[in-house]
Amino acid sequence: MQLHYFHTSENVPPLHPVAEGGPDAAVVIDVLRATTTIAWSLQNGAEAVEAFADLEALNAAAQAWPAERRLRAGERGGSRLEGFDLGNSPLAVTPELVGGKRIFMSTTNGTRSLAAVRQVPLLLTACLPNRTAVARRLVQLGCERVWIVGSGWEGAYSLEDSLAAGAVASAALELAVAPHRGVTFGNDEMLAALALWQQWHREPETCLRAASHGQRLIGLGDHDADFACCSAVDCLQVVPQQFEPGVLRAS
Ligand code: 3SL
Repeated sequence: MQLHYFHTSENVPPLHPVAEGGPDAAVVIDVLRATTTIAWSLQNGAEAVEAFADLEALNAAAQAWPAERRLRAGERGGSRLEGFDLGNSPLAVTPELVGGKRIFMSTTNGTRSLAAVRQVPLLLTACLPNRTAVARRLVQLGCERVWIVGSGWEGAYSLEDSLAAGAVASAALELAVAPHRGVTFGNDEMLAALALWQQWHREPETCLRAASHGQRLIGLGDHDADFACCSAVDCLQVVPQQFEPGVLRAS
């Protein structure tokens, strides 16, 4: 399995079909906080999370869904969008609130990264809580070319997504021990992310807090519980997987 890492959706190269050397799997990461919230939503019983880069498209799709089975989650700049049921905190998606519901979600960066690789045959999302579960799935399915895509912040690099990309790669390295199942690294970004994980793996929350988006969230108010949740490595087994364009379900 060869792993590439791209820091943001803007860095993702043009997609080619698998037969022409394109990726057979993609893993989208937005540690703070979209993919952590997606994982917890599905863990807590949401029917699906449908991701939108665009708010107009989100509102139209939500409108067409039964009112009692939908929630709209919208975040821009770290804050909940006015009139939306949810912002983007993994703590808010409790079983009582999200059980059986479809969450129509749009966030500043994470949902843009999902849109960039939605054509890849297998699309998963990862965060620190499910990084080993995601790596195990990639290994079990025998994926050959995996693109890991961070979300960054408005086109710029983000430390915490790179940390988690390294965390997924590290887990894949440990799991892919069977003959002919080795892991190789396709670009320098992937190697650098692995080095970052090796540096911070004993204190991921410190890394998240030091990161510029961590600092942005701290500036917006008390996010201590969000930091603890987003840095809780390997506490989830759920693997969010795209089953139709933009629609992620637990797997
Ligand atoms: O950028 C995003 O998609 C969000 O995850 C940002 S925030 O953590 O909700 O502020």
